[in-house]
Amino acid sequence: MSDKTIIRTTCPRDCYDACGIAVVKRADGLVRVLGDPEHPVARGALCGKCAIAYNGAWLDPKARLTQPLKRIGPKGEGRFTPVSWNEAIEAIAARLQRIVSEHGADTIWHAHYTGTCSLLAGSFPQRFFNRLGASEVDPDSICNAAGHAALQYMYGASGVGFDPRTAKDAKCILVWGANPSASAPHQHKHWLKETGATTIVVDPVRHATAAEASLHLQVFPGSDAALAFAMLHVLKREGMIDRTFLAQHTIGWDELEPIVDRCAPDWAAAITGLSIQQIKQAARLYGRGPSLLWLGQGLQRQPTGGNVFRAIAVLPAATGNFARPGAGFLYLNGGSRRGIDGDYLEAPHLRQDEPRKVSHMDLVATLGDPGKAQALVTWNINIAASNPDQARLHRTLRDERLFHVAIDPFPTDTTDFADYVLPAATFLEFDDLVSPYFHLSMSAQVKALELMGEALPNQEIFRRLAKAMGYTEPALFEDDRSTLDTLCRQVGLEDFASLAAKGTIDLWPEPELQFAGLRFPTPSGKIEIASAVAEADGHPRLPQPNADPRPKDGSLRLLSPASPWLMNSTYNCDPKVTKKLGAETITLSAADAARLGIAEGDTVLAANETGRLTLRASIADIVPAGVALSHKSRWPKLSPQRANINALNPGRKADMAESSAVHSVEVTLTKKV
Ligand SMILES: Nc1nc2c(c(=O)[nH]1)N[C@H]1C(S)=C(S)[C@@H](COP(=O)(O)OP(=O)(O)OC[C@H]3O[C@@H](n4cnc5c(=O)[nH]c(N)nc54)[C@H](O)[C@@H]3O)O[C@H]1N2
Ligand SMILES: Nc1nc2c(c(=O)[nH]1)N[C@H]1C(S)=C(S)[C@@H](COP(=O)(O)OP(=O)(O)OC[C@H]3O[C@@H](n4cnc5c(=O)[nH]c(N)nc54)[C@H](O)[C@@H]3O)O[C@H]1N2
Ligand code: SF4
Ligand SMILES: [Mo]
Repeated sequence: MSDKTIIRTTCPRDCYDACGIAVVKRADGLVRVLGDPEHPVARGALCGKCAIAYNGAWLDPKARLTQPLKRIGPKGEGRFTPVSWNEAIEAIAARLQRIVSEHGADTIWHAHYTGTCSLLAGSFPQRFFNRLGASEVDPDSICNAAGHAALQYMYGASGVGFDPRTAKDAKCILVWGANPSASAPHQHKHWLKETGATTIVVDPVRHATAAEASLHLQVFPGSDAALAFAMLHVLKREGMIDRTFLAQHTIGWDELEPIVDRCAPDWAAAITGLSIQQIKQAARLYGRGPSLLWLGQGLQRQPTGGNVFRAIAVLPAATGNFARPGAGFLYLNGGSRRGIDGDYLEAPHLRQDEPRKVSHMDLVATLGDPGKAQALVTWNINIAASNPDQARLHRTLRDERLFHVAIDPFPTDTTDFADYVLPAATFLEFDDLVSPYFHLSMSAQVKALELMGEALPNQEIFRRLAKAMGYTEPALFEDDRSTLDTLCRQVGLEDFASLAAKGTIDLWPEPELQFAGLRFPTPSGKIEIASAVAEADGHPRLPQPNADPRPKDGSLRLLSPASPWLMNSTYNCDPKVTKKLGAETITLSAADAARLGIAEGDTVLAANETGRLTLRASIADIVPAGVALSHKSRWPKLSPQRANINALNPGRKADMAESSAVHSVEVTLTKKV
């Protein structure tokens, strides 16, 4: 008899890859969490951060939260005493009820995002908040809402992307403002390398995917719309525009064309920092087709991110890159494309009024206003690390008046500010479903280990809270198995057990064509290059060939995208990962370093009107002059400054959906002596 069992499950992180995992349990109790050799994406290997942390902090009771905690010290000091689940749940319910009767349920806010992207732990708690009538911090406003809004105006949908399996038919893959080498490591390692297509990367940073591409356009941040218009100009001049497609399936090209005519490559070269030759080459390679366009999320975190998306998204329309193998664009492939019924999962019918929402950019102001906010519940999120205006947010979270419940598997900066901390189970400890946002598959998250200490899955925590609040609606208490089986049936699978037996299932046997019927869910049924809906919402009718002004007075534009060693702020919980991270650096070009008198390894002060942060200088021409790079989301509490890069982030909004424009932060750098 074998002395080990292998349980196949899925990584539920906010990651394009959704790797299959093999949990190997030996009879002597040793557990190893490995990449599943049979999984088409993982191919036997996890990314570096998961390989370390899933065998480290995830399995280590000392690194985890294992008991409900009640605050005993001043807020933010992280001093707590353990309490029973009953005591915690009863106390929280009593306080929430008092707030409901004295101030109204809409003064209770919840903030949540993608700590886990599995369906139950990610969405089931919404049923509770809907029944409560709580207000919500708009989840996507911290990440990708502007891009969603832009694609919805033009295509009527933003969660319907190309099927990655169709890459074998593509001649060109254009990766625009995404960094697969960090944010989709297996697509970088396998998918992009195996296509045989010419790859183009448009990114201010020469990251590993850019360095390995056939062509890297190192565009200045916020100038991408100008590049897109110049590419359209070249395509038109060289007869590569698909006029039949435009006439049949789009509206507004005739209005856009005179603008395109004005946007010659020499005009765009000056704005973007690219050469005329690079712009022409990119247009020709893309225009030949069939071509895939990967629209990154980093790309739209800009003051004109929505406009940038609209401008770039004209490219596949103008070249007829749809409804044939190897063609299309991808932002992400959402759950509804597979048939998942979000309303079933989140039960908005339990709510009496439309929810009050604010953007993450307005969180600090909202929490600081007693008329608006009396309580905050944070789950699947670490706002104290991820959100803008960090110093002011921390001050606001320290206010004794605000009742704060935080739910997390790990003791984060955010849980340190809470009145009650509830320990969440990790994905290794319960069954769930993962709906990957790149590949069109469906995966099972299968319980491999017992719940650690007293930790519970999010969905169970909110069932208990619902009961303590005296609620009776059956949807609040639906059990995991019944919910998982229903969701499986929605996507055409028999039940959860049949999926769990396979691990991951491709939902379509053959590659799907994006917008196969060439009917687009817009008001006109066509691609709306000119959008009356956008216009009614106060945006220009057409995409504009705009670019942000360059930083003034020697300031640098600071990009703070994904680190290969973190997943947002997750993994800071593991000391072996933080060792890999090393000192927090800011990378600048040799030209800026010389101008500022900064040498490699110098301690520098980055400062602006929002804050100051001391960092170590790294000099490398992976960024153009005028741009600085420092990765996002260290745990502030691991730094003596008790701050991370978001101390410098004023929380400026993009042009659409009140979404984050974090990549527009500007800083001055000075050498510290
Ligand atoms: N400067 C800068 N800031 C940024 C960005 C940037 O580019 N630059 N990017 C932004 C983006 S794109 C995003 S999406 C946000 C992300 O920001 P957050 O949503 O705050 O992401 P994390 O920091 O990973 O926090 C998720 C938390 O959920 C916890 N968690 C994991 N599993 C579970 C679970 O099952 N239950 C519960 N209750 N908790 C769990 C993790 O331990 C972690 O503490 O950050 C944004 N912040
Ligand atoms: N390892 C790891 N993986 C992650 C995450 C993580 O934190 N770490 N986070 C996850 C989350 S929440 C998300 S949203 C995704 C994000 O994954 P991506 O879509 O790859 O987004 P980012 O890493 O924010 O930024 C991608 C690139 O956008 C570029 N960029 C910034 N501004 C501009 C611009 O104006 N023009 C152009 N062309 N490019 C620009 C940045 O230089 C960066 O290289 O990754 C997910 N995966
Ligand atoms: S974080 Fe992404 S790359 Fe790493 S194991 Fe999970 S799915 Fe795979
Ligand atoms: Mo994100």
